[in-house]
Amino acid sequence: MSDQLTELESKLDQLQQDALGAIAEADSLEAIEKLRLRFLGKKGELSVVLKGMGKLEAGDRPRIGSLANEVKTAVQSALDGAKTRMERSALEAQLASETIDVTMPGDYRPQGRRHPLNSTIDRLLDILVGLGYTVASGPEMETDYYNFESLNTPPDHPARDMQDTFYLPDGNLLRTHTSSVQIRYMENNTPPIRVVAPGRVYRRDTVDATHSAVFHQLELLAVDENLTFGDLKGTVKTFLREIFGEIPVRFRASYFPFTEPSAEVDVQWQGKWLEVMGCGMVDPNVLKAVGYDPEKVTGFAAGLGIERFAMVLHQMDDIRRLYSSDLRFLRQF
Ligand code: 2NM
Repeated sequence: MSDQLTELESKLDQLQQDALGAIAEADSLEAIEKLRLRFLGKKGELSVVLKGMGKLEAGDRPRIGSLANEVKTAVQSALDGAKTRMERSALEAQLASETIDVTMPGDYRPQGRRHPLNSTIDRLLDILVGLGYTVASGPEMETDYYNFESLNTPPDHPARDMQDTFYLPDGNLLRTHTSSVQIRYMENNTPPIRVVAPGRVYRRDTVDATHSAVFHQLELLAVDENLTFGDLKGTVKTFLREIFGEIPVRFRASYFPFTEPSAEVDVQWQGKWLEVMGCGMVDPNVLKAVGYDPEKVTGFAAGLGIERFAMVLHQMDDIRRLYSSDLRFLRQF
């Protein structure tokens, strides 16, 4: 055995030992790749050792060749094993960190709910939409024309009193009812009409348990050929039955500038007669104001205070609770 042969064999042994030792201590995929280049790369240690093969006698070469192959295979499989180990532990770490414990209690989130005024509006609208009515809205700041003049309420009418209406410096006003929305709707549509206007209205009332300067109204309006007071009564009774169930309803003669005849509607609720809405046949002057021919079409309208409905339905005794944002109150709904 030549000296060169023995030297090469021990170099290869040493290389394998060094490689396996280094691979065992590698702690990242990058470190493993570095080791692969260091030992097995084109200019790696194995190549360097094999360069010494040229000095060997021809008969010794196969022996070194096969030993070199064994070393190469051993180092390569150590590298592969380390790589697999590394990838598996990275995956395990990822799985551990991303695991969701579905039995953990959830975060507490404060739960909001609909305000009783809004749920009342929705309930009333649902019924009327079911009867074929379209929901409309309009401005809260109005002109004298849309709030009064078009509604058969001339300048000397008591409803125009400064005591009742919030007038703005420019001569406009805050609407005192949503009838102004109905006028605007009629101006832009032709009969047959079925429309309901819910919304905020303003009156210069002294605030107490049953009055607020800002409150909400809902008004419905139908205009068509041959509509009668009978149609009005049928609609109002159907509407009230949907809300209160089978209870006595009565119509009392009343007065509004924009309807003739006019009536107040009472329901017998928990033993007492309660006034719940006003209504009437639309005055021909109102129909004329929007360009309709009162000889061809008639109309009926009704209006109600939404707060009042909410109070009756929820047995509330003070309207101001609806505006106070007191959670002890609001949480009850
Ligand atoms: C009410 C009572 C009676 C009413 C009238 C009109 C319009 F625009 F058609 F003339 N809209 N709403 C009306 C009628 C409102 O509220 C108590």
